[in-house]
Amino acid sequence: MVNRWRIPESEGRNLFEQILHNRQLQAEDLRGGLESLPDEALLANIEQVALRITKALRNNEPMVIFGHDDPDGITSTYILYQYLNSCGYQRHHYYIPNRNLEPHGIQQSLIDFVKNGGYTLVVTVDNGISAAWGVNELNKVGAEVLITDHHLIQPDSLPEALAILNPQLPDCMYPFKYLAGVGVVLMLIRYLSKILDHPVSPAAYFWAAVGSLADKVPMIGVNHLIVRHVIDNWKTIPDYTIDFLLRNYNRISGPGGIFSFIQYTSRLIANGREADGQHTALSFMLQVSDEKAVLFQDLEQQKNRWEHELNRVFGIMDNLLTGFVGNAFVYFDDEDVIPYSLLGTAATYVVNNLGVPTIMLKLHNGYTVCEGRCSDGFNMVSAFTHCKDHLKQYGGHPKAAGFTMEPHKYDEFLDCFNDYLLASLETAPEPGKIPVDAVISLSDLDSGNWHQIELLLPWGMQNPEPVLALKNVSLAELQSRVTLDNNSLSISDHKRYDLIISWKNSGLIRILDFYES
Ligand SMILES: [Mn+2]
Repeated sequence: MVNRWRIPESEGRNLFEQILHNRQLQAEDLRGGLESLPDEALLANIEQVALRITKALRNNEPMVIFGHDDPDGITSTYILYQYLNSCGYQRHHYYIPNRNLEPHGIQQSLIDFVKNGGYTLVVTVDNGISAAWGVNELNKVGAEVLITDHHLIQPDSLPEALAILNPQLPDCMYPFKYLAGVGVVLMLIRYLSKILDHPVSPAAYFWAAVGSLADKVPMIGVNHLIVRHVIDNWKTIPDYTIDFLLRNYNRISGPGGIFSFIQYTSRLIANGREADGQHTALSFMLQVSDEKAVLFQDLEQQKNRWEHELNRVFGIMDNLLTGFVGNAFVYFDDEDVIPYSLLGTAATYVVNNLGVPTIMLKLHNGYTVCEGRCSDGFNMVSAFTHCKDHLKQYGGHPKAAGFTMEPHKYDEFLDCFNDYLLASLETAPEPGKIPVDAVISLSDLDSGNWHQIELLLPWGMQNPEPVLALKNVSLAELQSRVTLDNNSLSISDHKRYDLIISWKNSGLIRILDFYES
C-alpha cells in the first residue's frame, strides 16, 4: 500500500494500543474531568471583567452582550445571557451582527443600538479584539466595553476597552491558549460563579462543546476536557433546548451518538441570521413557549437549504479542482457563483482536497472580501499581515483568516501574497503523508474495539478520527461484517483490496481509499 498514506508497523499491538502508540498517548491521558481544568484566575484581566459585570448586576445597569453570527458566537452569547438570567438579572440584551449585511466587528448599527437603548455596558463575546474604532465610538456614546475574545492579538492596535479577556494576550498566564470564544466565556462564568456564589448550569458545558467543535479549535487540553465532560455526564445535563432537540432526533447510543448529536446541534444553529441584531437560533434556544417549535422548523428548513447549496458549491469546486497543479489555490469568484457565506467553506473544501494554501475572493457590498484557509506549514494571518498595507481590515486564525480590501488593490495584493507564498515555500518542509493509526484485520471491527475507540472521542483538530488500514479483503467479506456509508465506489466484487477506512460507529465504516492487494 503506497500513495498518500503512511502505514505504521503494528508490532503485535491490538487496535487500541496501536492508536495510542502512534499518537504518543498514554491511557492516563484519556482520563479527565473538570477538576483537571486550570484555574480561571490565571486568565489576565478576568478579575476586572468579572467585577465590572458584578457591578452592573448590583446597580441593575442595562447591558448588551455583543456576539458573533456563527455557532461559537451564538453559544458564547447564550451561556453568558443564561448565566446572568439565572442570577436574577433582567436588564441584559444581546446583539448579533449579520455578516451578510455588514462587515465583521463593531459597526455603526451596534453603536446606534447602544446609544438609543441607553446601555452603559457592552460585553463582546467571540469578537472585539480588533474593534479599536468601535470601542472608541461606544465610549463616546457613554458605554464602557469589556472584550472577551479568542482571536489573535495585534498588540500594536488593541482597543481601549475597560478590560480585555483573551488567552492570546502576551501577559496572560492561563496555560491553554486555544479556547474557543465560548470556552473563554465558560471560564468567565465559572469565575463569576465563585465571586457570586451562584452555580454554572451543567448545560453551559454542552453549549461550550457545541461552539468549540464548530469553531474547529484543537480538540486537546481544556477543549478536550470540556467536550469529554459532556460525553461522560450526558445523563445529568438538564436543558430545555437539549430536551426539545432530542425529541426531534434519533435515539442516541453511546459516546459516539452523543458526539454526533453535538455536531448536529452546531450545524443547526449555524443558521438563523437576521437583521437588527436578532438571530433565529438564539431566539430558539431562549424560547420556552410553543413558539420554540416554529423557530426550530425555520432553522431546520434553513439548514436543509444550506446543505443543498453546499453540495452545489462543492460540485463547482470539484470542476475547478480537476487537474489543478500548483503551490497555492487562488480563486476570484467574478461570476458570483459562490455565495459570500460559503466562501470559507469552499476554501476549506479545497484545502482538504489539494492540501495547498487557498484564498477565495469575491466582491461583496462594494469591497473585495477574501477567505483564506490552509493546513500545517503555512500561516494565513502572517500572509495577510505581510500584505496589510493593501488591506482594509483582516483577522482570524493561522489556518483560517479573512480580509476586506478596496477592489482596485487586487493586483498589488496578489503580488504581495505571491511574494510571501514563495518565501514560505522555500522554508516549508515537504508535505507529509497522512498517518494511518492502525493496521487491522476484519475481525478487529468488533464491539469491544469500538468501545475502546470511543474513549478517544471527541474528534477534532489535533485529535482526528482514527484512520485504519484493513488489508486484503473482498467486498463480500467486508459487507458480511459492516455497512458501508459510501454512496458509490468503483470497487469490483471479484478482487481483493487493501482499504483505508474510518470507523463511524460499531456497524458502519467509510472507505477513504482503496488499492488492489
Ligand atoms: Mn470563534
